[in-house]
Amino acid sequence: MEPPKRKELTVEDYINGVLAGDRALLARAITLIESHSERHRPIATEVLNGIIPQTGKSIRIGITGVPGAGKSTLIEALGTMLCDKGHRVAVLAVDPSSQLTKGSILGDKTRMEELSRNKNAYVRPSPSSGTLGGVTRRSRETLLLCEAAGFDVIIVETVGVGQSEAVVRSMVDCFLVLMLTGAGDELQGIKKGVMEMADAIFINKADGPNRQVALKTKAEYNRLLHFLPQATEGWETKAYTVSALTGEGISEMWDVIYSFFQFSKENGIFEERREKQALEWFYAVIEDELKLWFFQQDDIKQQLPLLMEQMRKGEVVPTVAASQLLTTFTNGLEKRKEEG
Ligand SMILES: Nc1nc2c(ncn2[C@@H]2O[C@H](COP(=O)(O)OP(=O)(O)OP(=O)(O)O)[C@@H](O)[C@H]2O)c(=O)[nH]1
Ligand SMILES: [Mg+2]
Repeated sequence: MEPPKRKELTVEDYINGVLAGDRALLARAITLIESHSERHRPIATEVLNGIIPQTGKSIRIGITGVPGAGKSTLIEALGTMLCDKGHRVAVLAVDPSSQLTKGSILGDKTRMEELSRNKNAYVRPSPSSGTLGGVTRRSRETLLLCEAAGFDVIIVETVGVGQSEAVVRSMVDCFLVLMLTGAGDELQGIKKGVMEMADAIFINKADGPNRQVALKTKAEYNRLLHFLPQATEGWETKAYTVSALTGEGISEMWDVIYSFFQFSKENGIFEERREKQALEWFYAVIEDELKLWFFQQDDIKQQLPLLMEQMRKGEVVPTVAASQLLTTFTNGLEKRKEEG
């Protein structure tokens, strides 16, 4: 929450603050781009235009896994290790359900406490409301702001239960799936599609009595992975064990991520993927905005309820209903053009 009556910042204040790596100003810039207020959007756009030349220079990592898999604990351990090595680490969350769950991920203050206090780290919870599209837009922009602020490793956490994994996949360079032991073939609620997106799989909580089982689970996943198509062409996705609690395997985890980064840089996959992701982002925004604009038109709003009713009753074919509405829309455009 922002305290009231804070001095309004100018576009230059935001840009200079972010570029200087000032975490307080970065936080305010993110609040600005997350704002739903129409008044803030033009300023946010100018800030984004101002920082864009300083973006793109980080390693972007996505981490998914079922609730309780240990994502936050692992990110804290990995992030702390990286800060000790001299990196600057930003952690974001993408949680489209957070409106309902009041931000389950990163919502709990006890999580990533150590990392949050580290002066080389910045931990930002998921934007708290909106559709998946809205949360995605804000998270992508937040990622750019963090890069402009000099964070060279960006980790995006998302809970592996919905569609948000695909969205996170579309904003990172390297995508990791966190698993638990005793998975067998049932994949613990993680869909096969998510496994197919993984550049590496980490079996977490490989500690204490669980360690041996974890090693067995790792072997099972490695067998299974042979049958899946490669998530990144030419890169063999493998399973590893790790313990976020004891720290065992964290350093090796970074080695895997870094080799992936080098591999994808060397053969052009890195750049290619980023270009593709920029276009995807662009098209997604156009689609969202067009859809919004379409359904805001008075004549559409007028016609829609009757058509919905007819479709519900099976009286009209949805394609026919859609083309009726589209005709109404284009006629409306023509009319407005004539009226000047
Ligand atoms: N034994 C053991 N426990 C762990 C390990 N990693 C996490 N935990 C515990 O597992 C629980 C869940 O950890 P979180 O890091 O909150 O899991 P998460 O995946 O972020 O959960 P959500 O954000 O709710 O989806 C906590 O009680 C952790 O202490 C580990 O490596 N070993
Ligand atoms: Mg978490």
